[in-house]
Amino acid sequence: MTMRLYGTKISPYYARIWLQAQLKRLPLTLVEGSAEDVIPEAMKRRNPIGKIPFLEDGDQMFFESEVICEYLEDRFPIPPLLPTDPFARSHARLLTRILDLYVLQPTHRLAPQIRAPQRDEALIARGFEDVARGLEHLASFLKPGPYAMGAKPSLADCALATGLWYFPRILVRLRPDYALPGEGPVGVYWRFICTAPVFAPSIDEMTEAHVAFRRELDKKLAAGR
Ligand SMILES: N[C@@H](CCC(=O)N[C@@H](CS)C(=O)NCC(=O)O)C(=O)O
Repeated sequence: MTMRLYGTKISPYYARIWLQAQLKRLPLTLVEGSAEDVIPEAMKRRNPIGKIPFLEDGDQMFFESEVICEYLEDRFPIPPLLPTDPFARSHARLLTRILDLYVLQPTHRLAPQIRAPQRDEALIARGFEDVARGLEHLASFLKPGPYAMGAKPSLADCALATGLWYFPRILVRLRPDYALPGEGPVGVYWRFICTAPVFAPSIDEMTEAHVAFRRELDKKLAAGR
């Protein structure tokens, strides 16, 4: 039965599943587009949350990126992308949770400021502080490497690679000189991931998709003026 993954590579939530699928060589068909594009009226009943990514596996639908990653891990355990030791498994999940709650969520709260008629500078300053704190939390829990959990890639890397690629692209719209801090464990980790097999070409593909998305968006905005 066909497995279809709906969403876009510029979404860190979609891209983490896409990376997992590549690392595990899963037979996944990608249906690419924004939530608007890939959730037609007919599908809204089956996707009441209305967000991408979602996975269709035969008759079943799966929602929420981490739930989808865990489902795929259960369904296709080989090669494993979670350690076998329970403590190490929980550590891998913690890294993803820290990224989602303390880096990506404050980033999403800042996104509406990009096009706000009048920016709330105090809110923006607080958001940047929150993200910086989230990155410090990540730094505290990253293993010595080179991957997030040590010698081998894991689900944590799928989330971190795509999340660390994504969030500076939002923040730089508010502070043009913003860059992921190069020093410290997160910077070292990011530089490694940009050279790692599977991760490096995927990051290039996400960047290309993002450039195309921005070009289209700028065209639409210019036409609406
Ligand atoms: N917690 C969700 C987040 C998914 C999410 O925020 N998706 C965004 C794209 S990055 C979306 O579908 N936005 C469209 C909308 O909310 O209408 C997950 O992990 O899958």
